[in-house]
Amino acid sequence: MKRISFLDSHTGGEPTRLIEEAAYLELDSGSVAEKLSELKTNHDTFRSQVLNEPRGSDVLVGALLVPPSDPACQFGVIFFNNVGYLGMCGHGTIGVIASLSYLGRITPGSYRIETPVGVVEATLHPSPPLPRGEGVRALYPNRVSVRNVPSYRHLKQVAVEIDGRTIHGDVAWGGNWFFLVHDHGLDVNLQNLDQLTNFAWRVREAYTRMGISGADGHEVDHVELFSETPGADSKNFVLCPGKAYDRSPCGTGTSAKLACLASDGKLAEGQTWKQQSVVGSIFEGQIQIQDGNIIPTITGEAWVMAQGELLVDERDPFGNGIRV
Ligand code: PYC
Repeated sequence: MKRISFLDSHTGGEPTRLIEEAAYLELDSGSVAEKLSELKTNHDTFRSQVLNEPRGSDVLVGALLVPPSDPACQFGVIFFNNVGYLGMCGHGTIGVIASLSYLGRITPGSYRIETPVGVVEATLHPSPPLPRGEGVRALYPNRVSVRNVPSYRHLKQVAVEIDGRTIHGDVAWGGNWFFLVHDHGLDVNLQNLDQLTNFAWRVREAYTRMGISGADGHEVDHVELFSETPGADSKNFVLCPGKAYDRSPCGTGTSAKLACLASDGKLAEGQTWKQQSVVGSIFEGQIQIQDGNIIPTITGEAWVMAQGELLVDERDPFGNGIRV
């Protein structure tokens, strides 16, 4: 029986399953990008066992802690989902840091994390003081800011034909590749999830057929639909590569959005942008310009929800995970 310890959290409704250790995978040498390649090539069953049904679900994102190769980093992390691997994950990084805080492994401060697409810096903020007379135990700090990798717009206003009409999208990098659409004409709300999912999926199929890609031919595997909202600067619906939608405002998607806003001169350094998700949760984002690069910082909160051991019985016909 294989045993895999896990800690589940959610960030604005989007779950992260943290695996602190999987020593048997022997991902000890090389950069985190090289470790991802080794995991993908030789141990992809691990991803499916941890994340797919019956132990997980399409919406879960996994975070495997690995030793960083960069001596300036305290942690290395590989993010994965129901169909593969992510470059970076904003909600996931907030979830990992809040989880490590819950476990008592870290205290408020800044931590450098090596991801497959570069180093990010996560700051765990101290908990606000408890109201006088309420409780004796300090709650674990769970508010986190993530200074992301440099983000940028690669293509502006690409025209795509859907259902006999033309919509437009920007292709932007925020640690993953996004296609960002405003003129979709749909209601971005929870009552409309099937329509949003089907539409976003068809948008992805359409621009893929057209040969639209990110830099160096990278697949643009996230679609982001925006609308106005009274509660924030913007509301989004983000369709992830495995057709699950992000319950959070998506940290890397918000970074891509901030990069587009900054490129259009619509967001100044230090100005706060409130991005709301389709379920109503909010990330706050800001940018800094460094050496001509746009560096987004995303702030949000994560909450731990479950802790335990996944058991993998060799005899189990669905033990390696299934997608239904
Ligand atoms: O928060 O960056 C994010 C993210 C990517 C996919 C799901 N969440």
